[in-house]
Amino acid sequence: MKKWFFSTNHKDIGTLYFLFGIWSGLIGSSLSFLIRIELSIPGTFIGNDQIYNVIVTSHAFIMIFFMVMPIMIGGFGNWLVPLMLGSPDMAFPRMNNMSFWFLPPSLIFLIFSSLLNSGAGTGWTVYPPLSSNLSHLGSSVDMTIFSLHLAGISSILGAINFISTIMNMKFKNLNYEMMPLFVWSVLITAVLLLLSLPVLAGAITMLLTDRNLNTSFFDPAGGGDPILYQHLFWFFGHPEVYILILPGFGIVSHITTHESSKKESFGSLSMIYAMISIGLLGFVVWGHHMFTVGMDVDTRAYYTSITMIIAIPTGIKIFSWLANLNGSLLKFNPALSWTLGFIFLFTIGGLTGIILSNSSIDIVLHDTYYVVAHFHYVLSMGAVFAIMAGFIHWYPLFTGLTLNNFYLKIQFITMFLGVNLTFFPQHFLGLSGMPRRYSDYPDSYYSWNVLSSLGSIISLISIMILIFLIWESFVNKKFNLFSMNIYSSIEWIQLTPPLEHSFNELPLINMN
Ligand code: HAS
Ligand code: CU
Repeated sequence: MKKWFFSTNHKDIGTLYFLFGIWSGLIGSSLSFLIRIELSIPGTFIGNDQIYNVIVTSHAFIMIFFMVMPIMIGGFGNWLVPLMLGSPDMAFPRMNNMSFWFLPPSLIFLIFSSLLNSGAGTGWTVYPPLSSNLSHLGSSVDMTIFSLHLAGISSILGAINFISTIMNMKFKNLNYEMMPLFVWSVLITAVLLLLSLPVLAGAITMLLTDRNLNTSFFDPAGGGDPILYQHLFWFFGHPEVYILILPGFGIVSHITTHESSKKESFGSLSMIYAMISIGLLGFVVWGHHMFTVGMDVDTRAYYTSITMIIAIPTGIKIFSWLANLNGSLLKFNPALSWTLGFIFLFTIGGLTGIILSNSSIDIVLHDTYYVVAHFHYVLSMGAVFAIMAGFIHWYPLFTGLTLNNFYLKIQFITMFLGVNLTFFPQHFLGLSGMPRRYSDYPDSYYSWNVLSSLGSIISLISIMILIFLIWESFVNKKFNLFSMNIYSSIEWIQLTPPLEHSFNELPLINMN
């Protein structure tokens, strides 16, 4: 008990984050299956649209704040950053413990918010006036806000910890250009968190006082403006989507390098600049979420062009990963399969993003299933595929055990089919005008919806296979000697390379 509750060890805390993230992932997935059941045929299943909206809202919050972020930054970040820096631990180990333990109460508040009163059916954006006390009486939205405050504090403390660790605790001769790309991705993510979360905290605090203390920041009746909320939310919200994907970029860089014949990272430095550009540009494009609020044409043109520019650094990353693998004798092991799946499907999601960034097209597609398809391609198939790749790649390091390779391949294939069948038809639904966050639809949307729900059942089967495989590895305690050699030492560091060599995947030596 003491080991886990009071732990100051980066690996144990990383493991806690993984367990928490997997657990939340199961809750979030369960909610998503409820959504797909409701939408599998026209007519009503749940029978209450407020409850449907609460499910959609909780699904999004849980997947973003309690699944992807804890696993990517908390799990992979805590485990790998100190190891890759040759540092004994994080800079502030006790604050690290505190960052983690803010999360369980935050999740509990979120879950209670949907159990008490009529729940928060606001969508993850919590826009007023829907989220104001006229439309959402009772304490649910207040509890959701409090949950976000706690999760925000957790992330800000974590971000301070990562930035301090990376800037101060590097191995003596490790300079920034040589720093592994995963560490870079976490550093940039942490800066994004530190700059964007306080803005969300401010916005939801203003919403809280609007609801409870008779202020009117977002209420036109008192001189306020609901659009102000949208600006504040998306000034956080857009950087947030890059927070969700950047550590995944880092993971993919390591695996493509590891799997290539050369074991060299193609264009390390340009990868670093690409990630920095994506991070910086992420702060000036938020208006593409608000094209329908009645912006003037010049502002729309600005947001359209600046958003499209992000395709350049992202393209640099995609083509560098491909160049990394080009010419290599590839072994299609599970980690590489997930990585190639990531590159392919994230690119599709990115391209639909470029389509949405055209303001005139977005006026039509905004709030339709096209947007839902876009963000599930970059999240369910981008972020989640990167998590899966990294989890399988470093599983021997995290546990000392090996997963069953053959069944992992089957699991990859089922998941690949499942998520594509779920989300590809949603492009067609969106293009023909089906709105998001509705619990019912006319018969003409039936066929694509039934396919989409079928896809979600296939994904469910795939998740069950994965859980079985993790259980199986613990029960059978198979030690892979090859992995043991590389990974299972207690302390390992990276050798400082000669400058002309790649900085990403360096020879590892065992300090014991
Ligand atoms: Fe997005 C909405 C635009 C990346 C997540 N996005 C969302 C939402 C989420 C999300 C969660 O402009 C919904 C929020 C909500 O609840 O309302 N997104 C983009 C663009 C990119 C992008 C341009 N999004 C992401 C990532 C996410 C994410 C990453 C999470 C992980 N997104 C939008 C827009 C909306 C939006 C609109 C608002 C829609 C609405 O109406 O609500 C870019 O970062 C993507 C760059 C990647 C690529 C692919 C690789 C690049 C290559 C280079 C060549 C490509 C070129 C482009 C030259 C572009 C291979 C050519 C274009 C062609 C079409 C062929
Ligand atoms: Cu955006």
